[in-house]
Amino acid sequence: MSIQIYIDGVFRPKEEAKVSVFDHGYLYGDGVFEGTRAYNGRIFKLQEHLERLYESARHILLDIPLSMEEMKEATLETVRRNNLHDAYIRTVVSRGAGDLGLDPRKCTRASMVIIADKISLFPQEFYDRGLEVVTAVTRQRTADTMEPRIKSLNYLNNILVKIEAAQAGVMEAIVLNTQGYVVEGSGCNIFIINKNGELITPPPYLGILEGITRNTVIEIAGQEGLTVKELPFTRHDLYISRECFLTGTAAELIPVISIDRRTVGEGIPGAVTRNLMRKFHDYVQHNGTPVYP
Ligand code: PXG
Repeated sequence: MSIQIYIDGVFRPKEEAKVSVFDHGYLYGDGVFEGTRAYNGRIFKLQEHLERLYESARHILLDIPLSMEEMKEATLETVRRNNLHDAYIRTVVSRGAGDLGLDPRKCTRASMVIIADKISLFPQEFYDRGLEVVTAVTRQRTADTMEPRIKSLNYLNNILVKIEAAQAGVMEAIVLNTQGYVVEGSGCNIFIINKNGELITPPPYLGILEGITRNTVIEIAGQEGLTVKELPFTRHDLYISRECFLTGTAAELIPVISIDRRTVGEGIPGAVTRNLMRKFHDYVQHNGTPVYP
């Protein structure tokens, strides 16, 4: 049976789940989204993902037609309808159908889609062996032009970064801001471990999406007794880091073993990274909002 998509309050099979070509999400990227996961019949950090969705919507003056509580129920129901225990969930709220002008007032009602499907993961060998990455020429958009903390439907900058990675023959590229500070990947956050064994990640004010996986890793690392610092750092710090890894809903934690062809540490996933990966996997199995009674 084909997967059931939540679309504006009803469930439709994938083939019949359609939005208007006049939707400003399509015409202008005018909307917001979230990517969430379910593990073992529980939705991981559902509240945090919904808060981020509503904050993104608030910034762009987009009225989400559901309360957060209703949205939570709609999300759970979408996973249930598809009988999923491990899932990737994509929530999209766009400005809705309007006319061929920018004016959002012509869009009378936001449109809402929730897709829950099986996840396609990175091949296991990337977790075992680690990723090679490059730094991107494309810079992060600045908070005074397009705030990176809004998870908006305009991901063109991120796509350009992903294209750079592909053209360099690697899976991911690391983005710097216009000041030359490292910020994040195309769809993930970044951590390094320095020579003092401290875990360092860029602070949100530099212009990053404050990842929910990132925040979970900070929490777990604290419990593991690691010193965690949110500090600006540059490409130099990347090159001399002892360990490096990326975090995101889709990728979870993934080790980085080379950056711009400079080997990180021993060129294999480091001990701190591997321990955090293990702890993260335990954490997701036992935390989250239950989908089934
Ligand atoms: N930075 C950016 C720019 C992102 O888009 C993250 C960091 C990591 O945040 P979370 O909260 O996921 O730890 C993201 C997340 C996809 C996909 O389909 C993208 C994201 C999340 C899930 C799926 O490529 N972006």
